[in-house]
Amino acid sequence: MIDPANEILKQLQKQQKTEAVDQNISDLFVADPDRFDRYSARCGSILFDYSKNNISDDQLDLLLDLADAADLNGKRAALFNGQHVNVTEDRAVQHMALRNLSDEPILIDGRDVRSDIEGVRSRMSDFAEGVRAGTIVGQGGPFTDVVNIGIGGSDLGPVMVTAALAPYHDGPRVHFVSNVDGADIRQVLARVPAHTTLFIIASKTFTTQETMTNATTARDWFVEQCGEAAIADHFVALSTALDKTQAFGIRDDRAFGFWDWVGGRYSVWSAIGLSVMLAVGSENFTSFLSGAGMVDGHFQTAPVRENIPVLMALIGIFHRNVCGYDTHAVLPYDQHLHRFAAYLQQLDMESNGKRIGLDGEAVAHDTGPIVWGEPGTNGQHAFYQLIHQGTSIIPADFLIAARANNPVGDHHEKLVANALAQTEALMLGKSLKRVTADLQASGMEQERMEALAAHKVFPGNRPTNTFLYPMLTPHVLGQLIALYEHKVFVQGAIWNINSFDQWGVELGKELAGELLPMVRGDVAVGDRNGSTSGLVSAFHAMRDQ
Ligand code: G6Q
Repeated sequence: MIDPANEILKQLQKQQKTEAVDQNISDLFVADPDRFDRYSARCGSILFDYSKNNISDDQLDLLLDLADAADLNGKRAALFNGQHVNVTEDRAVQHMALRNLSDEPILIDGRDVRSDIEGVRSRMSDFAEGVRAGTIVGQGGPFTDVVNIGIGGSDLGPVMVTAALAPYHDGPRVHFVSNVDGADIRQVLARVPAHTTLFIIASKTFTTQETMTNATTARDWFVEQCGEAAIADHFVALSTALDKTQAFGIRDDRAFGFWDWVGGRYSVWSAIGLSVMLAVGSENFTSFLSGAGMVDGHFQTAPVRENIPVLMALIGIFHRNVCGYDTHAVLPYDQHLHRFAAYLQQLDMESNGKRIGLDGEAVAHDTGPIVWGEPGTNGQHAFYQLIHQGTSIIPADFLIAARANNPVGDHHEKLVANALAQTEALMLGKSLKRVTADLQASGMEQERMEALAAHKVFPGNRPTNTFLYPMLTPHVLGQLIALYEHKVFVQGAIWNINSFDQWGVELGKELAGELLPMVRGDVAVGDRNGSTSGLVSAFHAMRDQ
């Protein structure tokens, strides 16, 4: 953290241990009947309620000062102006350009890239609509199935978005293969007919071990059934490395490019979103882009007290750096968002899981929290016990749609009532006095009551945010993702780290490359560490039994 920001953080930490030590969320509501209005913000149709956090006006003011002191405005301008904010890879970060649907020029490294972006998008749309209409066909006629082969950013975005937009699917069935574990590709290939299946090889670099292994397996399986010549009609590539896609046998008009200024985990807006477009159509895909584009505008222009990504980020920083909370839960009460937490894990943890600051020194404060979550109400019957009564405090985001995409009876009202009940219970808790009164009213004998009462107490005062949106449409989904993207950016800016590289994934890849010949048994393990050598030998013994 740069110096003036560090001073403000220290002030917040000190205040937390002194003036704010007995503060609690319920009292903040008692003191301010307008708290809900003053602690909620809107972006388009999305309402963000952050009133159920243990944050007072003074604390919020200091958090806003913290953002100023960290030069958030300057860093945001640098991001949107296309400066090379990804300093360790010397790249601009411009996924926002992909959802900028205005007519204005988009300058990156001195070039207007608008026509490049629109060119690829229009080729994607022609292709997707041709497949969907059955005018672009495979050996066996119109495509019935699409298999997207990719991993990390080339998988999680398309997987999450296609799941979220399931009610909008009217194209071919879409399947995803990511893991190098052969079980993944095997089970997908067992369900698709080769003659009417389109394979998408999604890889920015076109060198990723898992993706290239799965792609080769898919190609061999396909060639066995349909012959080499049919590859041209059944394989598509999404990549920045168009020379490599040719070498794989993919024809140029079936390769959809993107650029090094689109980071993997920010790439669902690019050609990497082709599987989404095939499933829901190009019109819905455009609406998804425009939702995100709207948030880009909001993030750049809304005043800080109304700026949702800024508020999300500052609340997160308060929890992480002032309260010392380690994790952050994302709990969508929207079944179609069942992969949302997994998606955000990559977005947040790969972006802000860093310990070296932009000055090259180890940071003196915590950075990104552990992000996790599952849809409600399922989580309520599993891990919510710990959120309510455990020793760790877990700030959580709740996401609720006002209307279901496919309403059934009163399911949706029950879903919403559960979400509201949880955030209320987390805030209010249940005191010993109330527990005792309830037990007394139930006629329980004194001795049993005394033994049980403490177990039934809920401490409360546990923070939550709630997002309420009309319905999970492509536009709303685009908004939600972009809100979290910019939250991550703001936190990285304040922590003074590079949110756009991911060196932490490299060492494992390097060692896997070294270990592969040893695992195969082609090369002796030699004097590696005792555990790895022991495991390799035990693996050989078990495998060869
Ligand atoms: C994301 C990361 C990473 C990447 C995968 C796949 O930001 O860079 O998750 O997306 O490693 O890389 P390829 O698309 O190059 O196969």
